[in-house]
Amino acid sequence: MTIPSDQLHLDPDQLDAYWMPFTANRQFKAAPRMVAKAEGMHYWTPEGRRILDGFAGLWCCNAGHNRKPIVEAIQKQAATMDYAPTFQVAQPLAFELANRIVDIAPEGMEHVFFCNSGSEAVDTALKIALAWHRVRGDGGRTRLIGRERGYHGVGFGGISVGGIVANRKMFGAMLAGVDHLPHTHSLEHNAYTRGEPQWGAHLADELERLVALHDASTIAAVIVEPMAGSTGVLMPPVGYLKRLREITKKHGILLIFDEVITAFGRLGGAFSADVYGVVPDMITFAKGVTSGTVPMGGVLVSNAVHDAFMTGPPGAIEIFHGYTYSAHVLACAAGVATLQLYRDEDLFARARKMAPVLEKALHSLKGTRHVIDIRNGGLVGAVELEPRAGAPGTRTYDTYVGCWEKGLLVRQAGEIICFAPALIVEESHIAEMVDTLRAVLARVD
Ligand code: PXG
Repeated sequence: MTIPSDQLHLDPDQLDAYWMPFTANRQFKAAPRMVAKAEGMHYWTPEGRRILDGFAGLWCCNAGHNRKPIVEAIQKQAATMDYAPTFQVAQPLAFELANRIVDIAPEGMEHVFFCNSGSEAVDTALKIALAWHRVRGDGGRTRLIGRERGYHGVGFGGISVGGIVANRKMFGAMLAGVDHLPHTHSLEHNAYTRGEPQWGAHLADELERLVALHDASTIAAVIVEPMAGSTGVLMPPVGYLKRLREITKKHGILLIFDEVITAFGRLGGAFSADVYGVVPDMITFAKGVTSGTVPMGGVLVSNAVHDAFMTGPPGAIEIFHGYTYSAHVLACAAGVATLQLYRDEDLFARARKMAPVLEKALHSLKGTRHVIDIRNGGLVGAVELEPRAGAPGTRTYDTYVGCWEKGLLVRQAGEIICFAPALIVEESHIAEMVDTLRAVLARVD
């Protein structure tokens, strides 16, 4: 069935062909929520209703929507060169973007491997970790350690180290030799924490237990999100990441930070090393690198990891890995323009400036009916609701839909409503987000 490109309204029978990801397709198609235009902090529905974007799309449009310098860079690049291969041929923008990322990266992390999404970035990082041990003659290190409630995308590597039951249980045995750290969420100890919770650093010591169980000589890498985003904004307990770094270093295990959400300003710095002062061996990124405009992901790699691959004969391919669209030229153009815009508008500093405004506004919801926890950090916030007895997720879903109907896009993660506005957010937008949620909660059963 063809849909004319100028026809924004779709009939119900035109909704069937597209199988939507991570969506209740039949529920959605019975009452679709569509957007057709975006600018700055807002979306517009096809009918012209304005929606405040409280979630930067899906944690990605950090510079705000349809920013002119990014749009123009993409348009110009599309008209100049649509595609260039990156196996044994290259285009200058890939190098320029890699250099710009390295310029804002933690010291000693000076190499970037590009791919097209966070999921690919995670698989790439896990493969580099396994290969790194092998090229150094330590190929017995094949075990990967993730964390409960971790989200590392949907590739087989990512769901194996990930810790979300629903994302794992349908898909067989996954990668062998994976274990998990405990998650750090605790309503009992940390409810209503502003920023990093005081309780929980000791949970990093569970890594010592896994090392004792499996032996360090079998473990290749540990991967964690510095702040767990998808399972509802779990800020790292004070000292937790530092402890993970100490233990991994002590045992020769690589530490990977999955910064698909946290990089590029979300927590107020380019990477969480700027925020928490802990430098891993690899950082995965995606989303904010192009402010969501063109798919792109990548892995920022430490010199020590990279250099170990550069020791064989110069004519030998160092790693048999990459994608047709690694460093796609449109994504590189978008990435260069995005990083320039972050710098020109000092948007990471702006995130730091607006973070306390978001914190204060969100925590004003304490005591509102159904609310059992509020947590935040940088330009991220979460409000956890008491589940309806016997009907998990439904109260939060109704809240999510209620916000949409009142012109606000948020994100539902189980019983948690998440906020992650673009870094250009104004105080008035934050007030509108919180007032809207408050009004909806007053009405939802
Ligand atoms: N790692 C992390 C930490 C992520 O948050 C991925 C990897 C995978 O990225 P891709 O580009 O393959 O989707 C993510 C993605 C949500 C939500 O609602 C989160 C993501 C994606 C979609 C929705 O929290 N994170």
